[in-house]
Amino acid sequence: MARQASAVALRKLLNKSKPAIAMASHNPLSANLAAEAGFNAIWVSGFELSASYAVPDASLLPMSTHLEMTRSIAESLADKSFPLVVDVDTGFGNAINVAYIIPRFEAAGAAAVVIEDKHFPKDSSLRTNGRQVLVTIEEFQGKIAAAKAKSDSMLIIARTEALIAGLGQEEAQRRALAYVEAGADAILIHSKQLTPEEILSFCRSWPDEQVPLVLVPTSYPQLSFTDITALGKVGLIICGNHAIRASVASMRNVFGRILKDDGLAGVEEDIASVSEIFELQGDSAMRKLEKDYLR
Ligand code: SPV
Ligand code: MG
Repeated sequence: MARQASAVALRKLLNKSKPAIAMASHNPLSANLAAEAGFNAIWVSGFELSASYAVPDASLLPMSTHLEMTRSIAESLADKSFPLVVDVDTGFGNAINVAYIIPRFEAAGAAAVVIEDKHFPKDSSLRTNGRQVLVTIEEFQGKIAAAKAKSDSMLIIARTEALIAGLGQEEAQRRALAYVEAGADAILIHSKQLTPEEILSFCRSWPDEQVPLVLVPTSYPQLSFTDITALGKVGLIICGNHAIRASVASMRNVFGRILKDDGLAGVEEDIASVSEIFELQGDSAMRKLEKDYLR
């Protein structure tokens, strides 16, 4: 029931007049901090998960690692209807692999999965001169149909990498419309151009009556959430990798200062207190258990 509730909540949030904003996460702690900050959903990011294992985002981690992280994040959130939008990359193979994973990710707590039209194994979309090879439209339609057939409630978001692969606007729109025809609930259109013109052009030519678009404005951060909302086509904005990038910047800074300062005192003001960490670990719940049951 809780899982269905999160899919219902996400459907309501995909509002083209007021897009939902999802923050990336790579573990339960970062997901809880994103929920606490006021984001509407969690992006269970393959890029962040790979980075947290210090490996490239190139289909190296097994499906079970993605699944277990999804389950851990879902279990850790107090609000069981808080939506998780889960990045399942290419679906870990063909339409048969997709049919296998969908019920598992739904059971783990996903409100939506995003499946991309690249070949397995994939390469990161953001990588300079990355290997961006797409499957045929027909093959990807089969993967979307297989996903839809395996879940009544979870949203299936189809992601086209046509712009990332340099195939142009016409091919991107052709693919996106074909994926809607196959049953996609929304279309994630990705661009790695450093200015927003490419994505704006796609959004402007996307038919008004069509399913909502999903954007990941990592490469063109100058496009504000207000600018995106004004397009009237986007239902979800994903902050793709800001949890891991914030963590790396902060750890590098603090680690470097500790050695340079010859001790811990200098960073004390700039890091979370131990009591804050206790709180994030659910210490108050454990205190209640201690009081009620420990004899
Ligand atoms: C991710 O966060 O894993 C994504 C977004 O898929 S991107 O890295 O920009 O491809
Ligand atoms: Mg990804």
